[in-house]
This record gives sequence, structure tokens and C-alpha cells, in this order.
Amino acid sequence: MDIATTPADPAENTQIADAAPPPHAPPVIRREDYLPPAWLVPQVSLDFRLGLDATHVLATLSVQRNPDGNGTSTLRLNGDQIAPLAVRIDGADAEGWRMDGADLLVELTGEAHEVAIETALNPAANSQLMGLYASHGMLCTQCEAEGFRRITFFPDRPDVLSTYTVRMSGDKAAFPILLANGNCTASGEEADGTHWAQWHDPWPKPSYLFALVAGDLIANTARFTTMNGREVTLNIWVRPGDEGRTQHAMDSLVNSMKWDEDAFGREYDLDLFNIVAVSDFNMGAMENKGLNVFNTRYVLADPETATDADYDAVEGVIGHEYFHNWSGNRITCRDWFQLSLKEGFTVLRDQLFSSAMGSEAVKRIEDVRVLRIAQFPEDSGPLAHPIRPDSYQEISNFYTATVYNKGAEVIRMMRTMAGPERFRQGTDLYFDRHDGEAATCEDFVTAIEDGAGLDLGQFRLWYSQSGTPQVTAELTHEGTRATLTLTQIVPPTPGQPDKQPMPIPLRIALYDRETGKHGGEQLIVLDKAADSFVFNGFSQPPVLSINRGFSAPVAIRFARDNADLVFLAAHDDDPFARYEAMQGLMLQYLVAGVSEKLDDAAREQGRAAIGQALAAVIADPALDDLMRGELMILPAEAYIAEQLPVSDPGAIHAEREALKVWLGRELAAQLRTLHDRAVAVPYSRDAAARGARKIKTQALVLIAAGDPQEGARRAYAQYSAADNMTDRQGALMVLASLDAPERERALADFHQRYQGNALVIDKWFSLQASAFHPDVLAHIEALARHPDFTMSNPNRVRALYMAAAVNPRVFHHEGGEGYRMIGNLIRQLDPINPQTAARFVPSLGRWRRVEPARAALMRSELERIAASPDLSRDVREQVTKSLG
Ligand code: B3K
Ligand code: ZN
Repeated sequence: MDIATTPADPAENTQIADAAPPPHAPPVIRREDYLPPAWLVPQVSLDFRLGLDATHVLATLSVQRNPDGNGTSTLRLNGDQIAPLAVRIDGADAEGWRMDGADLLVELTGEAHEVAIETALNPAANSQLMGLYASHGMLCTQCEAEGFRRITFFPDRPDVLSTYTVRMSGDKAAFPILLANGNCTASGEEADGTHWAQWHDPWPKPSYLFALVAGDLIANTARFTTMNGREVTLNIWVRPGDEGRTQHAMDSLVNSMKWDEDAFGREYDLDLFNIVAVSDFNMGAMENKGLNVFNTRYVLADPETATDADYDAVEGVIGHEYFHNWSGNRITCRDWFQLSLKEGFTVLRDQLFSSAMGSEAVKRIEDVRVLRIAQFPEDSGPLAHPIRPDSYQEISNFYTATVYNKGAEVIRMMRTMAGPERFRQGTDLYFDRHDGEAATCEDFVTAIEDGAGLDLGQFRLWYSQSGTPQVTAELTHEGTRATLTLTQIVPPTPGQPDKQPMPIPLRIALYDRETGKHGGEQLIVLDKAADSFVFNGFSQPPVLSINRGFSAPVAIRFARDNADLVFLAAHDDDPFARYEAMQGLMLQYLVAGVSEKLDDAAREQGRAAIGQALAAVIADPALDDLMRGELMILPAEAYIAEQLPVSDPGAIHAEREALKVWLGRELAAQLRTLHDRAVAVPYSRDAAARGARKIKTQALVLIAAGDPQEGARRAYAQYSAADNMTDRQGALMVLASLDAPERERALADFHQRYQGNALVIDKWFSLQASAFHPDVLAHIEALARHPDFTMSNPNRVRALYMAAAVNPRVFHHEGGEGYRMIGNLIRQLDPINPQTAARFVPSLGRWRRVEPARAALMRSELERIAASPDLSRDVREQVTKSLG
């Protein structure tokens, strides 16, 4: 159990507890309580004697009184589930120390001292995967946010920057490779079969960026010459046997390094860059200085085992972690409330990188889809928080789509308003001004303001207000004048009942219906509760294209005819706006359907418009297939639900499935032709072939909806003929939902073919748990008992249960079995891996937005979890807020 305790001297630490917390409630940490550290640690030396179930750590800290601190003589060293074996001050066994809960307090009289602490760890027993842990015979670390305190006692906060020297020794046969941050400065062997290595990282860093890896690993090695001629060795370390699947990651790394030089002027700053792939990992990857640790999922890729989407994810995450070297490591966060300073900015940087490597249009659509499915629900639910939160109980719960993805959108808006060149001047100034510092979001905004010459006074509200702004648009026409009236509402969110209007930059264009053209795009900024914008020169009412490129992360409410949407879906020259028109057309229809607002005539007319627009998309020779694939995707159920204050997930699912059936039948001939054409394109990684694979599965989904037998026949043929994972997984996904004999044959073949490949077996679990098969609940129960299932591997847990939690047929099953399944999972997983367990709570937390019968079941499941004894701080915080 994590025990957070109240510091004896609150002034010296940011970890400040509420005066009288209710029983069980973890202390609340508040942004406004920030105080600089009382003591600094300019240098750290760590000595590890490594063993899988017994590792000894000697940490030697040179500490110095902080002239900006409060002058206390107490040095607080955070700890978590560790005990000091010995404490020495300036070389002598110390008496002036005591424990305060999990923390170690040392009394120091002078200005500078050396504090040495010994601890002993059992990495094999560390199922939380925070701190030092064992995975398949190797040892590795994860320290962000507060894992370093599970290794040794330390002021484990991001504003304490130290240079690290690390020595490690261990059995050479068990751990032939020994890695840490920075450069290897010495190594040697002993007669007893052990060996050792010493590493030094010259760049001061916070403890969350410390990393160590020891194990039997093999590297794919390459070289990169930086823009100023530094020769860098690049290694991607994997378990022997996996090295053949590392080239895409290596290419992505080289591309990232070059792109960051070109796009942001950022150069790498060490002679070595190591990446290690680990199969037991709580998240995607970690940007430790010079030694990134990755989930295998974001490193390993070859055509046989990885889909095109997996390739893109590898590229994006490799880029993201690499970009952190500047946005995160060289400039880090002052405190964890500033997390979006590094995460929001780095997400924007990885989005720009991916769009430069591939299709800008498709990347933008994908990013907005993620925002709408993952972030909009956060903003409209009980866990809503600003991108710079004001308080937390467990910081791990704040690695959210809001901090990451909305954070990126907020910085993207600054870029849109400044233009790319001026924005670059702003980021240059930021990097220059704050290099080597632990900075704040405010520092970032000020640097962009100064460098780009923008006034961001009112814009700062985007950092402090949560909730997705709702913008209502109204277009009137008189004579030759069109007037656009915009109003904004920022909805109330927990703790923020009243909001101020925010500046909302909207890229717009007004189309002439006759010529099908517009007279130039404009950027307007709505910075009041309501405002009007006048446009002259229209003899007829124009067609409005608004929030082009998704220039602001808002929801636009604009009632309009299907005809206008069909027009924009066919003509808009902004690809995102074209996608938006298709989505709008389908969304309008589906929302009306679930709200029982469609009479027969309206249903007929709505479907016909969608069918017409989709047929035009299928036939349009000017579209590339990657974009065509995007335009063919129906709005996600989570996004449909977002449109309604309270919704019936069963009705949403039924309405969306019925539309697929109708489209599959109505467009049967076109879809078969499309599928045939795509099947004929041979495998390659170029955009045309990737586009063909994308529409192949899109077509198959609709064919199967319209004619399940034909769908099963084609899917099985696609499965059997596949020479790559994209086609094989796409076909299996379609088969998994069908009650057809081909389903069992393909699933059995897939499992047998990929036995031993954990990442692909994850897909096998996930495909079945995502299926819309009538027996899917029973299938998941059986999968949970399958010998390949384990609670100790987060990838496997997510493969089965995250898929279940987002599958409406499972999660929202009328009897509440889905809620019970996820509730049981949370309770069972919490003692093993609280961070991963807590990730499942938000789906239950949406109960207020769900129809009453299901809402009651969801709520009672949350109450059942809340009543469990010994909940982790992670799950406790999420459950309490969800019930609150
Ligand atoms: N910074 C890490 C995330 C750490 C999560 C800790 N719970 C990965 C990333 O965002 O790049
Ligand atoms: Zn990140």
C-alpha cells in the first residue's frame, strides 16, 4: 500500500495534506502550495549490486542548502515501501535521522553535506512496475512520476536537478548488458563471474528521469551525425530473437532526430542514445535521459506481426520520447501540476512530426478522433480537470488525454494564431530562456508571448478552465451580406461552476453554392460570450465551413441541411472539414435516431443523403485511399453519446449498427468493387498500398453488415491470402463478430500461428473482446481463464479488459454483467498494479450520462469498489471523484 504522510514541516515540501482528511482519503496536493525545495542535491552517486530478487543500493547524495528555500535544517527524503539499512552523514553513522511515515528525515546543521543511504530491494516482487522491477529475467526501472522513491530515499520532486554517476555490478551470465543514463565511463570483470559498469550523465536531471537496465539484450545499432557534427551511436536493445523487428523503430528514431533539428532547431546532446524494449510496462514508453525504456509494443514491428496502425504508433511514440529530450529533459517541470508543459508540447511535436512523415490530413483526422473519444468525455465527466490541474491525490491519475491531447491542442491554437514562423520564434525563445531549468506552463506561455509577439492574456484561461467549450453558430443572409453569429458556453465542471469566455480561434471559409468556391480562408477569434462577423459579396446564402483543420478543441453546434453537408463532404478543400461534413451528416442522423426524432420520411431522407455522400467518396478519383478510408468511418459510439446529456448506449449501438446494415445493402455493388480493387494491390509500405489495405477492411466491415455470409466468405479469403498483419487482423476483426464457421477456424489458426509472440497474442485477446458477437460475454469469461492470460502483464490485461470496457455490447450489457466484470477486474488488479487498475475506473465514472437503469448499476459497482478495504490511492481517488 502506498502511504502518504503529512510532512512534519509542511513548509519544506509540496506534499501537503488537508487539515482533517476524511477516513481513507489520501491527502490532497495543491498547486498553490508550491514551495521551492529547502535542500538541493547537485550530485548523486548510486551503487547497485544487482540481483533479480535481491538488489542492494547505496545512494550518496551531495546536498546543499537552497538559498531560495525556507532555511529548515530538516532534509526530507521521500520513500515508498523501502527501509533504510544504514544512514551516514559526512561519512559517519548518523543518529540525526528519523522516519516520518514512508519518508526519511535527516537533520543537517551546515550548508553542505554528504548523505549516504543503503537500501535493499526485491525487484522480482515488484508487481506495480514502478521503481526497479524484474521482467523476463531482466531488470529495469520506471521512475516517473514517483518511482525513484521506491529505489532509494530522495527529494523525489522534479525541481531537484542532479548529475548522476551510477555504478552497477551483477552476474555476467544473467545480466550481460548493463545500461544507465548518459555515457559508460568504465567497466570491468571480477573473478567470481560478476562484472560491473560505471555510467555518468553530465546533464543535471530530476530523479524521475533516472534509468537503469540490466539483462540479456541484443542491439540494432546505427549512427547519426547531428547538425553540428556530433557523432551519435544509436542502439535499440531487445531480447535475442526480436532484433529482426527493430528496423522501423530505428528509422523512426533517425527521422525524429533530423526532423527536430529542421523543425525546432533542437540537436541531440550526448554521444549515445539507447532505447530498451520491455514487455512488462505500465504505459507506452519513458523518456529517461539517454536511455529511453519502451513497451515492446512501440518498438517491434514487421509486416507479418504489425499492422499499418502499429507502424504509425511506433513512429509516433519513438518521436514523442525523443522530442522529450528537449521538451521535458533539458527543460523539465517545476512540479507535477505543470505536466502539460512537457506532455502537451511534446504531443504537439510528435503530431507535427508524424504529419510530416505521412499524410497531414489523415494525421489531423486521427488526432481529432482520439480527442473526441478520449478527451471530450473526460471534460464532461466527474474527473474533468484543466490541462494544468489545481490539485491531485495521486499524480499517476493525471497522465490523461486532457493533459496530453487537449494540452497539445492548446499549444496548437497558439501556433495557429501566431503562424508557424512566429511560433518557432516563440519556441526558440522558450528553449533558450529556460534551458536547464524546471519551468512552469506560465513560463512557456510568456516565452511564446514574447517570442511570437502575441497577447495571450485572456488565452491563459485555457490552462485554468476545464470543460469543452460549446460554440453555437448561426448564419443569416440579407441582400449581399452574410452575418455569422457565434456564442460560446464553457460548461460547468467539478469545482468550476462559473466560467469566463475564452479566445477561440476558428478558421472559416464561406462557399458560393454556385461556383463551389470560397474567396479565401479567414481566421476569426471568438473571445466574447457572443459576437457577430459580417461578410459581404454574397448574392445567395453561402455555405459555411467552420473550425477548419479543427483549429480549436471545441464542439460546434450549427443546425444545417443535409444538402449543405453533402456539398461540403464533396467540395470542401480543407480535408479535415470534408471529413467533418461526412461525420456531421452521419452524426445528425444517428443522434436524431436515438432521440426518436426521426419519422419515416426523415429517416429515409437522412439515410439517402449519407448513402449519396458515401457513394461519392467511394467513387471520387481525386481522393487517395488513406483519406477515403477516413471518410468511410462512422462516428464512434462514445462521440455519439457525447452529443446527448444522457444517452442509452444500447440504442446508440443499435442505431449505428442499423446504419451499417443499410449502407452495406444499399452500396453492396460499389463496396464489392472497392474490396476487389484493394485486394489486388500487392503489399508494400508506400502510401498507396497502405491506403488500399485501409479501405479493404473498411469495405469488408460494411459488406459484412449488409450480407454476413458474403462478409464471412470475403473475410476468410482475405484472412487466408494475407501476407501481412493489417489484412489478417482486419479480416479476423470482421470474422470475430460473425456467427459463422469461418470465425472459429480463423481464430484457431491465428493463435496457433503466433504462439509465443506476446504482442500478437494480445491482438488475439483484444479482437475477441472487441467483437459484436452474441456470445461475447461468455467468450471474455473463457479468455480470462485461458492459459495465456495473466494479470501481471499490463499489455495482456489491457488487451482483454480495455477492449471489453469500450465494447458497448459487453460493458453496457443490459443486465450489468459488463460493469460487474470491470468492477471485479479493478478490485482484483488493484493490489497487483494500482496504476493500471485505476485506468479502468473512468468508464464506470460516466454513469451520470447514461440512462437511469444502467446508471444505477454502474453506480452500485463503483460503491462496491469504494467499500473494498485497502484500496490504493490511485483507485481510491478515481472512485471517490466518480461517485462524488
Ligand atoms: N512521460 C512518460 C509517462 C510516464 C507516466 C507515469 N505514470 C511517457 C511519455 O509521456 O512520454
Ligand atoms: Zn510524453
